[in-house]
Amino acid sequence: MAERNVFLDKVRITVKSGDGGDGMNSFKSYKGKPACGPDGGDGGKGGDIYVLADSAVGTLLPFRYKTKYVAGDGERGGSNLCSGKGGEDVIIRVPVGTIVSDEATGSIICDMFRDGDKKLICEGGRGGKGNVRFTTARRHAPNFAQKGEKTEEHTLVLELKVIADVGIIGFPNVGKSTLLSKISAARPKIANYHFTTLTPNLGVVGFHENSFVAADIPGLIEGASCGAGLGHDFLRHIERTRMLLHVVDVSASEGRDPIEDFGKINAELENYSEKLSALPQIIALNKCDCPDAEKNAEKFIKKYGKKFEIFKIAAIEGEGVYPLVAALWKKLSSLPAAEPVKADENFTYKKSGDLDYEIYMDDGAYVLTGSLVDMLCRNVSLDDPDSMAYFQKILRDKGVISTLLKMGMKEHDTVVVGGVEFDYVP
Ligand SMILES: Nc1nc2c(ncn2[C@@H]2O[C@H](COP(=O)(O)OP(=O)(O)OP(=O)(O)O)[C@@H](O)[C@H]2O)c(=O)[nH]1
Ligand SMILES: [Mg+2]
Repeated sequence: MAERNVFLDKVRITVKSGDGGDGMNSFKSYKGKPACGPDGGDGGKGGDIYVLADSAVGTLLPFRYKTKYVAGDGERGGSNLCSGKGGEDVIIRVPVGTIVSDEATGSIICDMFRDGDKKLICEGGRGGKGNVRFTTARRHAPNFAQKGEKTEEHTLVLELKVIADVGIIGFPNVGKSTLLSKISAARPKIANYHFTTLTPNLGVVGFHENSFVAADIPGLIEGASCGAGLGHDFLRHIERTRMLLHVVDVSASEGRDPIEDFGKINAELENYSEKLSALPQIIALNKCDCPDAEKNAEKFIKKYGKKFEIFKIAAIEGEGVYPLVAALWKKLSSLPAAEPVKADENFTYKKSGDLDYEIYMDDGAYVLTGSLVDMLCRNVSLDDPDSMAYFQKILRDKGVISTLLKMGMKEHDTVVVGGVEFDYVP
């Protein structure tokens, strides 16, 4: 079973949106008249990372080869009020039915449920403001600019859970793929041995002016839910179907009993998940062109005919297939539409712009840490009075000073910010 992993249904990729470009700290200068006024432009915004559901992308295979996605950084602002160029966005195209989650927390970010669904995963960093933006009535020549916002790398898990209306299940070699090829334009591999199908095949089944999607999956065998055969990994591909089409080889061509086959597969579904085993089933008794098929079919219908809708077919000839498709469509019409998997509400990646801080006591001093402090350390120049005024204003505005006072800070107590000690003077 070396080919088992050919169908990639789960991959990890790393993504990083672009850093914001730094704001420019510059002054106009004319011949003989240097530093006439601030003219530093803003830095450009970093590029965003998006995920887009694209029906032209059939598998997650491309992510085996490319696992890192980095959006462009914003450019630095220029003098003469020139803004930096924004970084380029990255759009990651994934198959429809891909569920995107955050590896670190396991949170579901989005379900790329419909073709064209697009989701902003990480926003690019904000561009820093140029020094001209810090001009006030009292401060005519700010000698500092804001740094661009930095972003972090995150790991995403992409999991493909095919979306189809009907899941075709049954033992290996019973004719599931043959049937799909007769009712749709899909051309799955068909052969007279077990596990011909190793990866799910999707087919669009037309019925008059309507259509639905059927998924043919590898054959199930007894014990699959405990890992026998191809295991049950691929059962996840029919978790998102609305009903099942259960194909039984009624010719008993491999010496198995069709009634037992049916029971065994249903037991596997039950072992796998309640949800799967609760899906409505329609039964197709296949290979009715073979000797003994009629006798076995009658026995089967006698046992299950009251509980299930059963159709006798010879998929290879396309015989009996039309009424089966009609019944599938009728049943589907009575079932609720499929729903996307619920994403964790309000999940967003924090950027350094979402500033927070923590305060702890160390040897009588109040030590400040966190992204707010990192930002201040990047932006503030200690020997520039304007810059220091900005520093104090931010600490006040963000409620840091009031928190420190609540903690008991008094005049001349020491506050450590980014390794630098300050004396508190009210
Ligand atoms: N006589 C007869 N043979 C059929 C019929 N349908 C399918 N077969 C044959 O059964 C064999 C298996 O068919 P597949 O469609 O590959 O079966 P499958 O269930 O998809 O098999 P796996 O993918 O291995 O699980 C092939 O040799 C088909 O030609 C039928 O109605 N009558
Ligand atoms: Mg097959």
